[in-house]
Amino acid sequence: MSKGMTLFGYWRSSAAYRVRIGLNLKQLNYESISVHLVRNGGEQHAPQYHELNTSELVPVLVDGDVQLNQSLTILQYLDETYPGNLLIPELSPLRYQALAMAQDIAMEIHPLNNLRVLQYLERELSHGQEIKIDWLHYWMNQGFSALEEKLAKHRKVNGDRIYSLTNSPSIVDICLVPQVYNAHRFNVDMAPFPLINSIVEACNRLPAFIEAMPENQADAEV
Ligand SMILES: N[C@@H](CCC(=O)N[C@@H](CS)C(=O)NCC(=O)O)C(=O)O
Repeated sequence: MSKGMTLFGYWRSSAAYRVRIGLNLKQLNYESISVHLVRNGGEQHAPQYHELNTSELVPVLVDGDVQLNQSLTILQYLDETYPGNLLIPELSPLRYQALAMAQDIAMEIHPLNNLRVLQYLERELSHGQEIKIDWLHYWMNQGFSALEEKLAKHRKVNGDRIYSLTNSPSIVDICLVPQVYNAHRFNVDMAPFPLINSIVEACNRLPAFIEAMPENQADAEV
């Protein structure tokens, strides 16, 4: 049983969205504290939050004496501390394929569409909305194309799957769903990625994913 965790996040943060899905899949209770990423110049830059994470990014999970940032590490921590419903497959080579694919999303696609990167393009490099959207679409398209191909190759070798690599949701799906949410948010055309779309649809039928959706958070502004 959970000792009562606290998640510092934001409804539209895809990294916090990952952790919410992970906590829900593991059926762990947690309290959400909203860090508004835009209001007052961004509450992630406030001194109190800086104390919690000097990188000034969400999420941060606090579980007793443990205080962690980095969503993928948080998911790994949850698996190793609360072993039910594993988020990272246990056996090699699937375990490492899942970790690599989660990183394809979290390390290669996501950082390029993060708020501070977009703000830098706009504020420091004086690029307008059009270039910002072009940038977002270019990097998401490149990332999703590679992923779609990788998922198809995996199916050719291992047979069909409901979710990305497995028949129960894994860390890959936990990263994929929020990334596709971001894509829709910025009107990326997802038609060229049918496999990704079918996986996301399957995930979004599960209560753990539905409850973690940005629009279902207490701080949602929809
Ligand atoms: N690699 C980090 C990424 C964290 C991250 O980029 N968080 C974003 C929201 S998704 C954020 O806090 N952005 C605030 C900003 O850019 O100022 C993780 O996986 O936790």
